[in-house]
Amino acid sequence: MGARLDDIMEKKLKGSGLKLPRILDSGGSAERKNEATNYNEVMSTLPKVKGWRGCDYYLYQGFRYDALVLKGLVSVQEHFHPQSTDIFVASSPKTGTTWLKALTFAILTRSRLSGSTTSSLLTKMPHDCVPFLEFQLGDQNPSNRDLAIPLISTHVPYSCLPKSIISSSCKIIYICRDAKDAFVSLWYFLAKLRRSENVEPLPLEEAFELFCNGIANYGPYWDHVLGYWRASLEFPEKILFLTYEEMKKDTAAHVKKLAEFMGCSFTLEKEEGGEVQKITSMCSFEELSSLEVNKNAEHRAPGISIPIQNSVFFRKGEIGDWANHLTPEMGARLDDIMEKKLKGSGLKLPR
Ligand code: PAP
Repeated sequence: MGARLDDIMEKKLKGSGLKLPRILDSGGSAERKNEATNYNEVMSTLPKVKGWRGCDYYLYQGFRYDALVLKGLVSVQEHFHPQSTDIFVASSPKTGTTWLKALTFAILTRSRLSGSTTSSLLTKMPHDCVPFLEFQLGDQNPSNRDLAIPLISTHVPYSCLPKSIISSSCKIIYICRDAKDAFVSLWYFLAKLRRSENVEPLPLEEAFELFCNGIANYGPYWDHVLGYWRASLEFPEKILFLTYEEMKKDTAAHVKKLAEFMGCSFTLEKEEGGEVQKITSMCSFEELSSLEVNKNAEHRAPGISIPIQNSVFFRKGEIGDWANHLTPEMGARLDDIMEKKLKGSGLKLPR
């Protein structure tokens, strides 16, 4: 339909000397444009606003992205094809990705560990154990995948995932979190990154204003959550919807649930032998954050010129820390926005 209207406009304006810029699918419900592969063309036509880190955020298929993410996204939308056994760990930033990557990785690789082998999680940070779709797998022939471990992580919203994933039978595990805690976690993370680049971070109040207006990388947050929520209702066997808060409350039960969903349940014998508990403990905030690799090593995020301290991915790991940073009014405002946006969806996020 879009192409047809573009065609009509082109014919009507022919010879007038006027050529209107084409806006490539910036609306949420608009038809997907996987053929919109020329990244520079995409960039030059999309509406943009100033984002959190002083960079521009582009509106593409209903969501905001910085240039780096957009480039990766356009590329995976065109090139990426999953293996049928791939499992995607999906999330909006700062909602529990690192933890979920660690848990899924530990669960899937547990059978490989003999008495003398230790988990890679003890020497590599979780982000280095599970590749990132939009940052690392955009090439036609990505070399940075261990095909024996079918885990891939992504922050891409459900409606923007490559069609090859949506139409596949691949499983997706989604995690989300109270919006206030997600915001505070994100602000601290970006403030740290900015300081490491010797740039003053955006004041918290200004960042909050942007977040409440849906302006954040991969935002609006509520649409991100809703996309996966609705998909999980439609395809419950394919999409597992989790919350950080519930997972905190009973991690061991979630470890079992994750294993079952990924098709590698624990036998009663292994469960009684303490395997669930071992994984729960190994991936806990306390254990992971005290490992040398996560305390003192650096992480080279694809596309980012400066190395990132692994420790920035482990801040507090608590529920409700927002109250130490936002006023009650700010908290109530974001709760109100979330409540309105989620209304009628059947989803009520734990606080
Ligand atoms: P990412 O999107 O950059 O990968 P992500 O891992 O989703 O970040 O979120 C980081 C949050 O998870 C941090 O929350 P905080 O800022 O409120 O503290 C981080 O502390 C928390 N986190 C990291 N690892 C764990 C863990 N093992 N258990 C619980 N929370 C964790």
